[in-house]
Amino acid sequence: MEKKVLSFSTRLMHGTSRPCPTTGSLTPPLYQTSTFVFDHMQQGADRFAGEEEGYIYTRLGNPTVSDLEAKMADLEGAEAAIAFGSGMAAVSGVLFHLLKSGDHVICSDGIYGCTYGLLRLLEERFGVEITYVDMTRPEKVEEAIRPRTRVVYLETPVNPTMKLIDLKAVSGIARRAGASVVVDNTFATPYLQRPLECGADYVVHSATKYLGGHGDLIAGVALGKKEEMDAIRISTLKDIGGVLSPFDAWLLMRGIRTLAVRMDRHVENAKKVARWLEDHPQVKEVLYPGLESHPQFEVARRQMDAPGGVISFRVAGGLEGARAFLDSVRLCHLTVSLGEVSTLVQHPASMTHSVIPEEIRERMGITGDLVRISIGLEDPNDILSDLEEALRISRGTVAFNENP
Ligand code: 3LM
Repeated sequence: MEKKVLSFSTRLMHGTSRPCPTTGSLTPPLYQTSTFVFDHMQQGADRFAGEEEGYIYTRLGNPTVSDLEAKMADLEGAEAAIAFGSGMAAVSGVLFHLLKSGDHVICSDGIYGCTYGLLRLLEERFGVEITYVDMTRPEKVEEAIRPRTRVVYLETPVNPTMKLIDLKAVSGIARRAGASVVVDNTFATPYLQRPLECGADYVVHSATKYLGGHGDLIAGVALGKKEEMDAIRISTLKDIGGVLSPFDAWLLMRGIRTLAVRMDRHVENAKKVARWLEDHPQVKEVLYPGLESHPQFEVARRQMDAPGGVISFRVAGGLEGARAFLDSVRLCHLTVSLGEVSTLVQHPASMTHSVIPEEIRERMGITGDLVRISIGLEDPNDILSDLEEALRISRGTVAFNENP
C-alpha cells in the first residue's frame, strides 16, 4: 500500500516522535542529563571513533534534542537539522562553517541587529567582506556578485521593515554564482514558508519566537543537507559549543505541536489590526505583507501560505510620536522579541536594531518613527482598543509639542 503523506498540521504532533517504547509515555521523555554511561571501555572508544552509534555527552548529542531535530527537519523538508542554544548560535554556526577570511557575503538590507553585529565581527576580525543590498530587487544581488562570493544571506520577511525577498529569484542567481543561500525563516516559520523548496541551501531559525511560541525559552535551529549538517555538528556546534539544553528542546517540542493553530490566529488577528492601522490618521504607513498596499504583495502570495503575525508601522510625529505611543500602551507589552502568545511592541531604531549605525539604519528604512508589533492571540478588539488609546495619546502629545 502506498504510504500516505500526512499534512503539515498533523505532522506537528505525529510522524517523527513515537510513544516511548519502554513505558508507553505519549509525551516524549526528557533526558535531562549531561552524560551517558558506557557498558565497557571499548564501547566508549567506539562511540568516540564513530564506529558505534550512541550518545556520549549532551554537548555532542542528546535523545531529547535529537527528537526536536528530527521534527524540525520533517517540517522544513530538510535532510537534517541541528538545534542550537539560541537563534544567534544557529546563525553563527552556519556562517562560521561556510566562511573563511577573504570570502564575500551579500546580505539583505535590513536584518536583525545582532546578525548585523555578527557580520561586522566577521568583517573586522576575520577579514570577511560584506555587501548589503536591497534584495527586493533581485538584480541587485547579481550586480553585487564577486569571484569570492560564498554566501547570500537574507531574512524574508525582513526584520523589522517587513520587506519580502523573492526566494526563487535570489536562489537562482546565487546558484549560478556558486554561492550558498542562507535564509532566516524566523518570521514565517515552516508553516507559512519553506525556503528549501524555493532553492535555498540553508534555513536558520530563532526558535525563541513562533516555534517555541510562549516566550519561555531561547533556542535556534539550522537546517540543510545532511553532509553539511554533519560537518556543522562536529565543528561549529561541538567545538564552539552553543548547544541547546534538553529541557528547552522538550519545551520547544511542546510549543511546536500547536504551531498551526497559533499561527492561524496570529495571522487572523494581524490582518484585522493591519487593516485598522491603515485607516488610522495617526499612522503614516503600515508595513504588512497581507495588505495590497505592500510593495511585495505578489511575492507574499507566491511564496508564503499567509502573511504572518508581525506588523511594522510609522507613527505620525516622528520619534516623539512613536515614543508617546509606546509609552501609552497598556495591554500590549513594551518589549523586544516576537511570536509569543501576547502582543509585544517595540522600537527597532533604539532597541533591536540600535547596533546598526544611524545612517545605514535610516537607509534600510529603520527610522525613528517606526514601531514593530508582534500580534498575539488576544481578542483582536482588545488589541485595537489598546492601540486606539495609545495613538490618541500620541496624537495629543505631538499636537501639544507643536503648539505648546
Ligand atoms: C527581536 N530577534 O526582537 P535569538 N533572527 C531573527 C530574529 O528576529 C532574532 C534572531 C535571529 C529579536 C530578539 S532583541 C535583543 C530580541 C530574524 C531575534 C536571534 O538568539 O534566539 O534571540 O534569535 O527582533
